[in-house]
Amino acid sequence: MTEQPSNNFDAIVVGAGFAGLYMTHKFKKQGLKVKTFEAGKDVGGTWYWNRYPGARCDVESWEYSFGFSTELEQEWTWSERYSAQPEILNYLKHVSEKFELREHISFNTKVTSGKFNEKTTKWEIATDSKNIYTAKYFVMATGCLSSTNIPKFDGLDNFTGQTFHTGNWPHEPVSFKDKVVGVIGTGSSSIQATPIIAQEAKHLYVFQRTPNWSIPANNEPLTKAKSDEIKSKYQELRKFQLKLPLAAQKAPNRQSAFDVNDQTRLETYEKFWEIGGLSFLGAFRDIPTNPDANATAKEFIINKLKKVIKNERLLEKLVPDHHVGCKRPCSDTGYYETFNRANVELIDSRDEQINSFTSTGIATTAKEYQLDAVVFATGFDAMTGSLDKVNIVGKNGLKLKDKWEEGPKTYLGVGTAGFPNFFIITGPGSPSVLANMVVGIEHHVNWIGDCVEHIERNGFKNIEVLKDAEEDWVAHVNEVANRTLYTTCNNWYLGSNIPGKPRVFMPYIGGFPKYAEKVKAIVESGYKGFAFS
Ligand code: N01
Repeated sequence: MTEQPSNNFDAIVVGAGFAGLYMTHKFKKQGLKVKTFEAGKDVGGTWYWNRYPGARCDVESWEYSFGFSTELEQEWTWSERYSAQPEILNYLKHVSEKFELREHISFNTKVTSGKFNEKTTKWEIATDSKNIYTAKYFVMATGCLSSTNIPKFDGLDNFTGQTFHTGNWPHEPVSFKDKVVGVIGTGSSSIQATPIIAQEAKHLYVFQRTPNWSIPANNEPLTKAKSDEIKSKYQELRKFQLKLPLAAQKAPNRQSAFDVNDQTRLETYEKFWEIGGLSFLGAFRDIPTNPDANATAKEFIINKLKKVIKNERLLEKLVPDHHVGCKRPCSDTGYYETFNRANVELIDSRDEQINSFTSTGIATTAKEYQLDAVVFATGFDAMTGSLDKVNIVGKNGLKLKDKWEEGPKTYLGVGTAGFPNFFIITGPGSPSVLANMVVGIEHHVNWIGDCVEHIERNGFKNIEVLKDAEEDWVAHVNEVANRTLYTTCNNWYLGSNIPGKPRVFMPYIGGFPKYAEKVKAIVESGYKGFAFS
């Protein structure tokens, strides 16, 4: 490995999705010499990799966009209420060009390790192109849902058909015409892909381990009038957005489900159902915390489902046991309707489980299914997976992976003790996946930018998280999560989709505004919980 003088940077960023692009822009504007590495051959992150049929955002397009540039806001026009993957990818390409970020990015390059050198107080960062780079600041912008999970099914290597993972979809067109296809998984990715694949495939088997709750997105084209209206009050809308727990969606109702009579409850649910998508969870404030309130939401959804699924046995299979919201709910367009098609069959693990792959298909405990193609919609090693892939070593040779053996430990989700000048954008312990990701990203990038400015202005070498502050924060994150129903099922927030992963609730569930307030107070108190040297 070689280190060239030209390989010295002020800051190195890993990833060129929403987070990496904005971080690169921020550092560049601050006059720092910045280098960004991206494993893909273009920008986009999540929206570069997840190009499966039907891939679409479940946060409204204007909300899921950068607010840092009014010029960008005004020149970009979204075509639908919820943008599809190609449009978001084009937006990010546009951002990278508008702000001249590409010249700072090395594509097709994976960062393999980052080691803190205590003598030089710099990070030494190695890539798979066998170069070593050094930087004062090391930022992971690798995303929360980037490390794909293909379960270790017996016999998978022997399968001779095509295989795909929704999170690593080919860039070339994929045709399922005249093919018998199996989709494994029924989370958000499957719920979006299944209706589209069903339209093309000869036959589709959906292998369901656990059903999930899904609310129709009610997607629609964004008319010029609506778009103009949004553009005319973007800043106002964004200010309001920051006051919402999810930093997106419609304002939640602050009433309990039991503050109102049966009729009003029903009407309220109906109103939130009509809004569509994840806003539904805001119908009553105690849906995420009170099992009885949650049961009223379940009952409402089941009644809606009954209107679509007439076959009682099928309906039973599609209704989840877990509380609404415990697994991240899905937002769909025609998912349940798909099961009324003659070419679609639901294979429910409560009847038969996947045993193994054969050379020509999948063998369950009941029978063998002959398949031409299998789509793994089996999710991600969330929040820590992509950090684990890089050998990150802090002070005293401490490996991040070892430090986090029993679960991730951070302060505010942005830094971790023992790793000076190391930042994670929307890391575990921050609202991240439990709020609008773009708002979370902008908040973290601005925070990191300000923090770096503070370091430089004061002539400091390093910032480091204090252990006590980290322990208190981790305890707080867990304590807040334990007040909710989100810890009562198996979900990827808890890492329980990955065999052997410690069961720890990773994101901060206290809501974006509370989190932002706490972060602000910490900075105003002189970065309480951090030490500068
Ligand atoms: O992944 P998931 P995803 N055998 O983990 C099943 C975001 N996202 O890619 O529930 C059989 O939710 C697993 O079963 P179970 C969003 O935050 C957003 O769909 O673990 N099945 C589950 O059904 C989302 O939550 C958007 O029992 C197995 C499925 O695979 C997150 O990404 C769109 C299995 C995985 O579901 C992840 O969604 C897409 C096994 N061994 C994604 N292992 C939008 O913005 C796993 N499964 C709309």
